[in-house]
Amino acid sequence: MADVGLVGFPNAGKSTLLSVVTAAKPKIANYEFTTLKPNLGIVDYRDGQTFVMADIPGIIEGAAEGKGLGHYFLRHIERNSTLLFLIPADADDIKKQYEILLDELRRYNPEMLDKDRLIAISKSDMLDDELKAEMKAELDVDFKGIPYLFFSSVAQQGLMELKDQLWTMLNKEV
Ligand SMILES: Nc1nc2c(ncn2[C@@H]2O[C@H](COP(=O)(O)OP(=O)(O)OP(=O)(O)O)[C@@H](O)[C@H]2O)c(=O)[nH]1
Ligand SMILES: [Mg+2]
Repeated sequence: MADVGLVGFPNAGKSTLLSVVTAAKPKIANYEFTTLKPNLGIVDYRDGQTFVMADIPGIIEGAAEGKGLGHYFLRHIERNSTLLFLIPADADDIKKQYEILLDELRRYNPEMLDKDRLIAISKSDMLDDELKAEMKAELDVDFKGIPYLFFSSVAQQGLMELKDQLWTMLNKEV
């Protein structure tokens, strides 16, 4: 059973993240629905500690009604305690994408929204400092209270911070 489930539209960079933080070798490509079945990987954290990450096929609007690869794979993250939402830095509307993802999870099973959530803006190597600052100002408003961060698998930026944040969420006292 995985600790962290990756949630995102197709092409968001989920499998790429899995490939850089674990030894898993998922298929990665620049088209939608590259991943057709879930992949699991073990993330090496500090001091030999580990946690499990699950990469599932991309979720699209209507997934709960069976669009795309839909419903079938959401059950693979149903028991994860933490969901990592991946939204690419070049998305037309980051907030909208987040809301669609959340809505699909809710329609699948409202209890999915009880899980801890972290939003990670992927492919942030495509942003310069100025654009990133502008986006942060917007996201602080859009995501009030929900933790978010920027990272890039390709440029290996923000990965330690991402793992730290996930580890803290997985190990928080309840
Ligand atoms: N610039 C940039 N491109 C990236 C990054 N991470 C992934 N990509 C590219 O984005 C495309 C999609 O990556 P995948 O990891 O296959 O995306 P996915 O979310 O697993 O896609 P599905 O399996 O279709 O749901 C590939 O062309 C990757 O090379 C990144 O950090 N920066
Ligand atoms: Mg994939």
